[in-house]
Formats: sequence, structure tokens, C-alpha cells
Amino acid sequence: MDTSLQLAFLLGDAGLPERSKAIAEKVQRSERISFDDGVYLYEHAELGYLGVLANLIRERKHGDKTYFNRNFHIEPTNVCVYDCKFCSYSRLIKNRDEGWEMDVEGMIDILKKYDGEPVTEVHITGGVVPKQNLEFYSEFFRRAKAHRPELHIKALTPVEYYYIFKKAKLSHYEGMRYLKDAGLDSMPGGGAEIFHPEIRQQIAHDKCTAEQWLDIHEQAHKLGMRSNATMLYGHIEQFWHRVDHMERLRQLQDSTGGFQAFIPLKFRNQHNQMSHVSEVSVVEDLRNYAVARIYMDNFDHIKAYWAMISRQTAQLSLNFGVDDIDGTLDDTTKIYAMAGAEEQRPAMSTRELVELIRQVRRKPIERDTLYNVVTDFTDVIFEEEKRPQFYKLPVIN
Ligand code: V47
Ligand code: SF4
Repeated sequence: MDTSLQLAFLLGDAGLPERSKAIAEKVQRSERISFDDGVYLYEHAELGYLGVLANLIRERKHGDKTYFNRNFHIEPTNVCVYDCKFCSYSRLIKNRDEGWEMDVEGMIDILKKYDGEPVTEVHITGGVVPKQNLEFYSEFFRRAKAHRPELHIKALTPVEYYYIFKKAKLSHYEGMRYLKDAGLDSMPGGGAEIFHPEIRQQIAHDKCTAEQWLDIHEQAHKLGMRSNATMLYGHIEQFWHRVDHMERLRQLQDSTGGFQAFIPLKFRNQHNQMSHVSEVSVVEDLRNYAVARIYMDNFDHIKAYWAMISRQTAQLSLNFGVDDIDGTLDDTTKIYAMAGAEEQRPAMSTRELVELIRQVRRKPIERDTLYNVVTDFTDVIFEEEKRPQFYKLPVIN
């Protein structure tokens, strides 16, 4: 059944509560849903209903297209001056002997390992240490661009930038302009966690505030840079905190239009100070993607980070509003494996990613960071697929 038929069924005699029906009608008319609608969906809506609405929006925006990119990660340090309670990755600065701190040369060496590989993006993220300051990153960006000018640098988050700019006595705008001139292209979505102070104070009390996070993205957008936004969900927050988080992003997006993707990140509870907090179910993950797709009407893309949620959940998410499953990253990223992610060695070849998307009857599109199409893989046949295929014989007992 196509999505508009499914919606007609919902709006017909499917026995929906009046409120659910009113929200479905808004979605049908492409009308924005309110804060209270968002909370209602989280509290009361069923998975199937949310799937129909989210999928309708996803297909209106992208049809069956499902995006991924070829990227790699550099994590300059896992030492951090901050103490986020959910973080499984960082070694507090007082225990820095247990961690690593790269120099610019070491980062360039990693970059060079990908010479000749068809990657379009390097994603740089990690902890915050005094040594990796404004000069450190501007030198790295300059050298990276000199070595490989076409490689898109998506680096750091307002958590690092706030710290770095304060030390350098620069405003957010001046700091972003300085790093943009050095070669920075865009900003990933990390560090957002949950904006509301009631929760932020408990899980990430000493890093940048919601207002600082949002301001740094706003300044980047003013400079013509694009960025993403994440939300760390499924821990001690309540549903309305999630809606509050999305509302703040939706408002900034109304004014700048600079965000590309919204990326819900499922809280994983291993090896951190919040290990006593249970993780939410896969059903809750799918409900969350769907509500995000419905609520964030001015965001073009909803991304599921497959390395964190498993390949199967990533496949399912494509029917719940998600249109992007990030990259073919290799095991240079350690953040999620350490937090208990499904994928302990998160590497997937392009062929595997394409296959994963095709298996659920979507069209795999390799994109660059700015969503320009690099290769449409819909009809591409890989060498391996040309070999004769053998039928599996049924097993007879
Ligand atoms: O901000 C840390 C999260 C984020 C845990 O923009 C955890 O393309 C779950 O932002 N359980 C950093 N999550 C990663 C990030 C990201 C990832 C992929 C793509 C993009 C993009 C951005 O990782 C942190 C934090 O929210 N995180 N610890 C944990 N235990
Ligand atoms: Fe540091 Fe980021 Fe971990 Fe917080 S989440 S402790 S800022 S590395």
C-alpha cells in the first residue's frame, strides 16, 4: 500500500483518537505540529501510526532515496577537561596517562593513509585538551587542505569551539571565521545532548550551555557554513525535554536554514557513569525517529547512525522517517564501541552499505557532505554480483 493510501486508511475509519486524527490531518496538509502535539505523539502514538506519518514526510522529501557518504574519522584525543556522565570514551584530564593526545603530524599521517581512497569527508571529533587550541587546529586545517584540497573537513563541535575561542579571546563569530579561513568546511552535530538545563546540569554540567551551542551554530551559518544537530535520548530525560530540544533547533533553523541533518543518538550505557540507567528499546528508537521526522519539518534530513544502532535497526529506521545512514566509516572511531554500541568494529564497505539499503527496497545514493549526489547506486551492478549466483537448497530433515 502506498503512503497516501495508508494515510487515507488512518484518517478513515481506523478508530483513531480525535487528537491523533487531528495531527495526521496536519501532516497531510504539510502543516507544522505544535510543541504539545510533539509531546502527545511521544506519550500516546502507536508505532504503526507514527511510521505512516513519518514515512509519508520522508517520501515527500526524498522518495526512496537513501543517502550515505564515504568518510573516515580522526579522533585527536580521548582526554577531556570535561566530565559528561554518559561519556564512555574520555579519560579525564587527571587520568591523561590512560589516553592519547595526537599532534598535528600524527593527524596528517592518518589523513595520508586515505590518499587514493574515494573518500569525500573527514569527520574530526574527540575530547577537549588545552594543547589542541586555535593554532593547533588552524595549522591542521591548513595542512590538510594543502595536501588534499577537495576533501571536506567536518570538524569539532561547539564544545571544543567554546573552549578554544574563550582561551583565544575571540567572539564566536571571529573564531569561526578564523577557522573557516584556515580550511574548516562544516560542523558535525555533536555536543548538543539535551539542551534543557534541568537535564544538561545532571549529565553534562561543565561544558557549553544550550545557548552557547546554538550561538556557535548560528555564527557558522552566518558565515555560510552548514552543520548538523544531534540529540542524545533515552536516559533520564522526559519526553517534553526531547520536544524542547527539537523546538530550539527548529526555531534556529527557521532563522538561518543552515542545518542539514538531525541525528538522534541513542544513549548507550556501558563503561560510563550512567551505567545504572537502562537503555530504551528498539521500538522506542523507531518511535523517536518518527516523531523527529514529523516535528522537524524544516530539516531536510534525518540521519540514523548505523554504527550505534546496528545494521538491522538502521534498515528498519528507513521506514520511520530516516533518509540517511551516515558513512562507510572504518574502525578509526572508538566513541561508540566503548559505550556499548552494536557495532564493535564499525566498518562497512560501499557494497555492503548499498546492499543494506537495497534489501529494504530503497535507492542507495552516495552523497558528499553537502548532499550533492556523488553516485546513484540504484542500478549499479558490482563485480561480485556478476558472478553466477547459486540457489540455496532447502534443508530436508
Ligand atoms: O555529543 C557520547 C554522543 C556525540 C555516548 O554530525 C553518546 O554527522 C550514546 O555527534 N551513548 C558525538 N551517545 C557524535 C556525533 C555524531 C555522530 C555521527 C555523525 C555526526 C554528524 C555526529 O556522541 C556526543 C554524544 O551525544 N555520545 N557518549 C553514549 N554513551
Ligand atoms: Fe568530553 Fe565530549 Fe566526553 Fe563530554 S562527551 S566528556 S565533552 S569527550
